[in-house]
Amino acid sequence: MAFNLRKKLRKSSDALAGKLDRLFGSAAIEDADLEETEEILLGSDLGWELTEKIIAELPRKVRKSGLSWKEALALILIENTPIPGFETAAARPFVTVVVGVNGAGKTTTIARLAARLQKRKEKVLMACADTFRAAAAEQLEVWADRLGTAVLTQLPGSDAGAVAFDAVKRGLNRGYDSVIIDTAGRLPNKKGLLDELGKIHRVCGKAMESAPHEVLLVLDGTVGQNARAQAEQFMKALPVTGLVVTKLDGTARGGSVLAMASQLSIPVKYIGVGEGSEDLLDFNLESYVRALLGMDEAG
Ligand SMILES: Nc1nc2c(ncn2[C@@H]2O[C@H](COP(=O)(O)OP(=O)(O)OP(=O)(O)O)[C@@H](O)[C@H]2O)c(=O)[nH]1
Ligand SMILES: [Mg+2]
Repeated sequence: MAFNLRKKLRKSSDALAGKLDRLFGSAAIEDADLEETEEILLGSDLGWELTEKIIAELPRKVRKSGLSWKEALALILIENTPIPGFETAAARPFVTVVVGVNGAGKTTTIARLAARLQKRKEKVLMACADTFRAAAAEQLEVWADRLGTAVLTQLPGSDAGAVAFDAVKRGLNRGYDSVIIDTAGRLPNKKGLLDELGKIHRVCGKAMESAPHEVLLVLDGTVGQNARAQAEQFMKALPVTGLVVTKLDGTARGGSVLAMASQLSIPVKYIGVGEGSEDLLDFNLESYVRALLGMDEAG
């Protein structure tokens, strides 16, 4: 995810690396004011735990390793963010359920994922299990039209679980490689709506035993770490397997991506860094940290 990730994350990197650069320049880290460092780290939404770790480890790491403070900081961030490897999915169809609050970027993410799979010559079916909002189906249909993928929608008021079931069945019967299910944006404090997500998850498994193979929780990056409680509510409703953090182009809170991954112990799979069709990126921890710190790609 090299290309212009640094440019895309500029707001975050200004807030973090820019301020640290001004604080330290080329001075050794132990001479600097660690309290101010702490404020800068917290300001980029790295969270309390990660910030405390950095403050405790950074001066020692710099002394011991002979690395610059920035290289040492990058190393600490990388070491402290758990990112399990990517499994290549063998299941056909590979069923993905996408959840998240209103406006987090679910539909946009689905459309971009579909576009990528389509490029790899996969046969993609998108399904709208948002039977709540009339415009939701329409939106997905517009995307399907534009991308040339198949889409399954139902009239508002029909059963969201039934849509998910039909989509997985259709995926199986008609030889689709991927089925991606959109769900209604919801406030996680609405119990009924969260129950509906649990049901969508269960009926996928009724239509195809191993499904769903992925449950992506889409988080709005501009909300930063405040999304943690929200994420935990979703995780109670169904087993989330990956995070997608969107809108990182418009925020200085890029540190929250690392904080959330380690707090929730769920890997970040994709990040959204703009409104363009190419702006959904595979998450690569090392590239992300380096871009956040305004550094060039390693190697
Ligand atoms: N700048 C920026 N905007 C984004 C990104 N991802 C999504 N958006 C915008 O966020 C807005 C909401 O995105 P949607 O995909 O409609 O969100 P949703 O979760 O499907 O919303 P509901 O269906 O209403 O729950 C749209 O205007 C998107 O263009 C991103 O990475 N960067
Ligand atoms: Mg939507």
